[in-house]
Amino acid sequence: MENSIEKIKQEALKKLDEASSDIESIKALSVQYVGRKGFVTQFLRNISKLPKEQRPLAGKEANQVKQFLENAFSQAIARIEMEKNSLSDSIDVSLPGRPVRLGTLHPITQITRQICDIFTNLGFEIAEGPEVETDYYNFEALNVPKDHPARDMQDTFYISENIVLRTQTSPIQIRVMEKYPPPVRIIAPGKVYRCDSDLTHTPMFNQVEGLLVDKDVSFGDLKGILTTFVHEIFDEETSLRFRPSFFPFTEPSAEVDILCVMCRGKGCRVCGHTGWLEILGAGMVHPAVFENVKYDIKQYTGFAFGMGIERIAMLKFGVDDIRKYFENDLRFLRQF
Ligand code: 2U9
Repeated sequence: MENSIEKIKQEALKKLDEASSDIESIKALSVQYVGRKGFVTQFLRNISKLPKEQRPLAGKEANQVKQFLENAFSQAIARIEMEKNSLSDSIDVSLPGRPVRLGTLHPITQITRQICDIFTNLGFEIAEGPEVETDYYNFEALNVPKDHPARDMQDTFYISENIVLRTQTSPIQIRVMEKYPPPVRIIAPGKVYRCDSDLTHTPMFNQVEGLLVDKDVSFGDLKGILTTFVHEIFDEETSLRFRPSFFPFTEPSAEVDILCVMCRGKGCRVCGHTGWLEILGAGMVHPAVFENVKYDIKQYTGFAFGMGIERIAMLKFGVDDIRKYFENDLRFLRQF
């Protein structure tokens, strides 16, 4: 009797060994040996047929074997499941890592910051304002009359009769002058909106405008500041040319050209074979604008200028289609 329970145990262990990693076979063995009708259970039931004195020892040993086999089967199953899980979840530490690409600032942000840095080094402060503006701040205060073509529905995005998406950052300067007395020396960067779209125009683009108001400010001061700016953003060899122009908010007004950065004046496709590139508008602030913000025109004069940031960025980076800056194609953006 003693031998036979030991035999059952050894037989079960041998079969468990043979089942190797097959969970289903191990479960079947468990039923076969320690299940309700299994060999060990049968053995326990038959103990009552043994002579009385043998029953306690046989029962004890059979129960120990039952416990032992139950543990052996469940541990074998747990081990196989653990191995399976750790194989599928495991990290192969020998694989080379995937490179983490660092992001960069958008080229327009880079140029905006460069422009702002140049002017802050010249003593200008940065001012910001709303992109949704009233007709008053965007046009009226800037001496842009009601019948001016810039107000045309074709150029300006109207939210309602008196509310527009700003077409220039000049309303920022009006708001600053309304709030602070002269002297004023500010730079106004930001998004502006015009209903226009082609190779060189997008419905939203970025501008930087500047305003300096003080006693005895002259057109010569304007030329000096803009010359320094152009030499810094391009290089010292980039000469400037001021051409007379007209803007309602400046008088006199000028358009500023720089020597073509591509051909250096020889004439090429980029400069339309003129040797010059127009990059800035500027002038002395119109007295009507000062009167609107209640600045004393007898005491103060000032200059203002404006430029499109995308245009500067196109010339600096040699990009010929403005829309590339807004497509967010990483193959383009990663070059900056
Ligand atoms: C105030 C008074 C005057 C800002 C100016 C220009 C000339 C100009 C254009 C350049 C290219 C706009 O982006 S662009 O299309 N800007 O030509 N801007 S003077 O004059 C001001 C601004 C504010 C209170």
